[in-house]
Amino acid sequence: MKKQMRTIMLGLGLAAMTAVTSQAADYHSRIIRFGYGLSADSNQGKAVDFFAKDLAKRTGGKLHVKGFGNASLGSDIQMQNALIGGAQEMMVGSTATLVGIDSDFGVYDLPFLFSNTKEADTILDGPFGQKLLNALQAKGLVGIVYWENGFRNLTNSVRPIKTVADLKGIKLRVMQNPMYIDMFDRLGANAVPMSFSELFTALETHTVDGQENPVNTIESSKFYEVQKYLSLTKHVYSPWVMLASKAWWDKLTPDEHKAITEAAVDSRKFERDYSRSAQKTALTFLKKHGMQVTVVSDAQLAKMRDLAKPEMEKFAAAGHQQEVKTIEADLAKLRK
Ligand code: TK8
Repeated sequence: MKKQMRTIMLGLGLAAMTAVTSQAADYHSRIIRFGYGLSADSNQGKAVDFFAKDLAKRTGGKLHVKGFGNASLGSDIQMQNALIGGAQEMMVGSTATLVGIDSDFGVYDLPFLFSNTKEADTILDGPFGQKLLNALQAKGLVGIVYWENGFRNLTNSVRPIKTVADLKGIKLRVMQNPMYIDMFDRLGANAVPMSFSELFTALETHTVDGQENPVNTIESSKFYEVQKYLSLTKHVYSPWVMLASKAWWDKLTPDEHKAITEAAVDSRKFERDYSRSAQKTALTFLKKHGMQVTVVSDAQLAKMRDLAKPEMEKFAAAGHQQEVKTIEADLAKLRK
């Protein structure tokens, strides 16, 4: 009897102790400067806001995310460098602008790689995508989750692009990424690499004729004000990636790592759901605001795909043979 009592008391004591430790998770008061390129009311801005609230809830307000939109902390590339240097804590931006830091990320820029969002989600959230994120640590960045930027479409102010030939001579802003430059040069356009933050003005002043981005961004960045023609090409599925400064991350407690990672996973679902539903209304919105929309025929898309095909071999030959093989095998499995 006595022995039984002691066991019960011991049990209760242990339970109380675990209750105490789980309550007093190790969170410090921190301000997290989180930069992004689009506006606060874009899909990107809404998801940063979601992440901030989710993380605050998890940590009793200790981890306080301050979002800085419109590239107010710098372009994607400038922010990546600020993270590496420890001058900024977090950001979200295109994987395409990461290639100067880790060329493996160029794999996502391969034209017509993913045929739908299910393929993209499976590869990005699976071992392939995770391996790429993990490799960033050696470069001073922590890759946390991927969000959806989306399938990219062409806009310009010169003429409707119905065929590849229509692209000839169009001065097209592309992201600062060699594959995009090469791809659009191959398609006959005149590719001009430029940071996103300079883009609206460049379109407005006709420094460039066009650009390419998902319809959500064409809407939220008001490109319809300065672009007449939209062609639905879906030539690349573009991911965004949520990044943290490794120098900063290493100072956080395990509980903080856990809370940030869990909030990031929640934000990924929110952001993708939001982007996918916003995309449905974006097209109607853009038409209503004067854009002329061209649905590019399958035959013309096939032609673009053929012209862009050498990008795959070129990327593989530049030391990415294994990577290309792996993603192709993963995709083949999904398509079976
Ligand atoms: C926002 C960019 C943007 C991208 C681009 O900073 O540069 O065209 O699609 O979303 O990352």
